[in-house]
Amino acid sequence: MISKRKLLGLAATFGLAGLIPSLAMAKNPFDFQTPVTPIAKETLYIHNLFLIIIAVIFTLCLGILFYSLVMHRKSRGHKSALFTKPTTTKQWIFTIIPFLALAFIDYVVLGIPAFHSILALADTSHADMVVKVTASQWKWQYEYPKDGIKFTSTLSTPQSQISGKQPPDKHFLLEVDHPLVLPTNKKIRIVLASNDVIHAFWVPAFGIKQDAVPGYLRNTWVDIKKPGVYRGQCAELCGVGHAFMPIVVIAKPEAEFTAWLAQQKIKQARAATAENKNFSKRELLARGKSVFKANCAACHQLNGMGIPGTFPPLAEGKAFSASPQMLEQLRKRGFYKNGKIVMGPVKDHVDIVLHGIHGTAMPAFVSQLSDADIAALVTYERNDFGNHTGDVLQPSQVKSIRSTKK
Ligand code: HEC
Ligand SMILES: [Cu+2]
Repeated sequence: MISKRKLLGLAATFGLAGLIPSLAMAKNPFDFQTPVTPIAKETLYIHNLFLIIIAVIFTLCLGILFYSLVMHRKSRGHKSALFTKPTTTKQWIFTIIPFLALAFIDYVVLGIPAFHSILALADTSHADMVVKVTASQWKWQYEYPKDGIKFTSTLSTPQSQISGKQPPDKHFLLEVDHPLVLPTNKKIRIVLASNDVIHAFWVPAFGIKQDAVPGYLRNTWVDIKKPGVYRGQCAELCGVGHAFMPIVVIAKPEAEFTAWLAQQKIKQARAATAENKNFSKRELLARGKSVFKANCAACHQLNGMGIPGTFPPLAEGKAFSASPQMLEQLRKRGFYKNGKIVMGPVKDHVDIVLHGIHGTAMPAFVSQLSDADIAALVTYERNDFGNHTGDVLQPSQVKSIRSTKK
């Protein structure tokens, strides 16, 4: 028989062997991102605690199991035990102690911190600030309700990298045109909504991953302790563009954030004045092209030729076939005739962009694009992709169409 001391030594060795991989995980590229919010810190702590405790228990039990298999084998003269339940006091102790120890570990050592972090995660009360995040296929809209600021954030990784013509750069598919900017050391409540399907707002360094569900408002919160650039992604499969809606958050100290906010306000006010002016056709086409790229090209493609059966081309006279329901919707709106796309009247065209096509993937842009954006967009569409309608639309016209009830 092996001595008790030897047995303990063996168990300790196995226990340590289990610890080493979990400790080694602390600094390797597969590890979690450095946590920068209380929630992220807490959940990472719990994760490591769980991992270490579980690894120790696992290796300890496995060690005892292997030890027993080897040392008590038949060839050494051992016989199977015949008892079906503990009988001696010693056996009772060896049964009850592990049971109590496991219950203690589960419900106290692991249970209390886990429960605490789940409650903390859900506690969005006493926020210093509220940001509204609206997801749609396939972009994020960020809104600062108190300051009346709102903008859309879309992927800015160039198409040439996506198609493999150029090598991917460091932040491939993790770069956007307008990042979300937030102050550090403030409790920020994030209210999540979705315009179409379920998306999920996930920023690993913040320790949050919250679904955005159409028809519901969901809450989460962050309190970023360190200025920096943090990247995340939509974490709920939401269609073909799912991989193309990253999240970039820039966390700035409060003073810098306030300055940024003031600047945004000026920018938005200036843009609002600019809305009322008349643009030249050249200006409209240039602006329309960039608005199209950011908002429409994911479905209708950069060249406006769409995807057969799914997304119609925007070119007059192009053939398009799809499900009868889709085609019927298009026909009703005056954009489809005899198997081909036709350019409907300007007013209906603006209407489609403003309100989308109900029951199809064509989204409404009424709350995302300004009058000038839409004027530019529609002018661009009607004079590119092989279209030559010659129509030039001004923001004031879009404004009046926008205000007439549909
Ligand atoms: C999420 C995908 C998606 C996005 C983004 C999208 N569309 Fe569409 N669009 C569609 C679908 C699908 C249809 C066809 C709907 C139907 O069958 O009735 C459509 C139809 C249209 C039509 C009428 C048909 C045609 O071919 O002329 C126009 C015009 C149009 N979209 C313009 C736009 C513009 C402008 C944008 C950007 C502001 C845009 N779409 C963004 C999916 C999209
Ligand atoms: Cu998504």
